[in-house]
Amino acid sequence: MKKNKNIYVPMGADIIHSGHINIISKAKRFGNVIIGLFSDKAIAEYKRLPLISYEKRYEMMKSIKGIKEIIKQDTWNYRKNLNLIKPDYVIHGDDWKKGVQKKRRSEVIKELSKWGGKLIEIKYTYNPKIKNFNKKKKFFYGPETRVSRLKRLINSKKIVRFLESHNPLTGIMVDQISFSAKDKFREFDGIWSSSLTDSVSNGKPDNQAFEISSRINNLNNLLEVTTKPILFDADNGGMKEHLPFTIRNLERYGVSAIAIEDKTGLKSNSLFSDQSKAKQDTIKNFSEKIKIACNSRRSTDFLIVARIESFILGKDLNDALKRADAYSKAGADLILIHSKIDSPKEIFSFSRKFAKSKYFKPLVAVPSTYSKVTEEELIKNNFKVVIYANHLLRAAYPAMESAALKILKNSRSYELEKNIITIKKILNIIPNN
Ligand code: SPV
Ligand code: MG
Repeated sequence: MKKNKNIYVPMGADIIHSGHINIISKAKRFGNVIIGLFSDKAIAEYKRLPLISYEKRYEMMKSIKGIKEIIKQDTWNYRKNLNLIKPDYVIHGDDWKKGVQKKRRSEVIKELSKWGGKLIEIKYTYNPKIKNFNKKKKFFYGPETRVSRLKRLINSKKIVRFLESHNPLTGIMVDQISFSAKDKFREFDGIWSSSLTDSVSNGKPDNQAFEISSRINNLNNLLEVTTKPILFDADNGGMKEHLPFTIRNLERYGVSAIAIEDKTGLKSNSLFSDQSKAKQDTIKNFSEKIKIACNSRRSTDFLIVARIESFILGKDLNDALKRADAYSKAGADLILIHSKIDSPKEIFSFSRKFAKSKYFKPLVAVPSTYSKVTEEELIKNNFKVVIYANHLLRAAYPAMESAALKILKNSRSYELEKNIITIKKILNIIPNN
């Protein structure tokens, strides 16, 4: 080992396997090994959050022999750490020549050239066992790990993205789908269990006729085949006396958060223009509900989202702000400010003011009617969570309707073959082991 050379070895090291050990032992031959251990935040910039938290990954890494130092790499960009260490070599697998990491690789080469450093790339050896393990590892963890994942995401990501799922199949889609282009990687971070789409897909109106306990029972099937955090839309949470049972059940199942709205009586969907039957709860009563919810949970990893319906019910900004402070004081972890106008004007005027409050909590938006808003704009306006609340169901229904009509029109199914997925493909969506 050449004692005076510094070797920077960046890694996420979620679950350590032979691939990591191989890179470290090769790096040792060149000099002092400095591990650049990616934080959750750095990893979340380009791929799924690791299973294991940074602190635990750090502990595991510490027990590996031959590492001189472990330094946190807190951004996906390497510049800061490279300039701090000015390593003689960076060692990385050559698999980053392609895909989302390509740009980072060029930046590293450019940065190293400033002090004559070099990039050493180790040939990526395809190991089917590791590949298979990586694919399956997300299924290994129990309810606690899943519950706490939402809090970790909120602490690591600029925006946490939820998509509605109304059955296990759509849950698998939310869990697995991702988009990557150049140096961009996007996926949904969690599943919104919507009262609207749960009710409608069960042939009921969104007025609690499909009651909360049945919806919770249905969650079991969704939880069985998915891994991402679930945010459960509990309408107004039901009776105060029943709320602790709801909270404990959800938490025990592995749900990460509950959203409760400040409405009373028979509810109707918030996006309906006629809200004449809906009443808003008093601040005192709803704050009491939040306190009960907070006191019923086993762990503060389970999050309580307080949903303010002032704009839905024709109240003004001051009412919404007063409620936000009170609900936050009562213990809510996040504030969902709902709106049904076609621009984000209302929610942005709210977030600008609430950001200055000493009771500020991360904000949640549901851009159903103001769908032109971009995630970038939401981030700039202090929103941390975005919920696409009903889109899979709304996309599926017209597709199914058109298929049904085509069969009627042609008295056979041949004409729709080109528009529908093959039986083989639909079966392959389902993981069978
Ligand atoms: C839901 O998805 O059930 C919601 C959001 O509560 S909204 O439909 O906009 O009220
Ligand atoms: Mg709802």
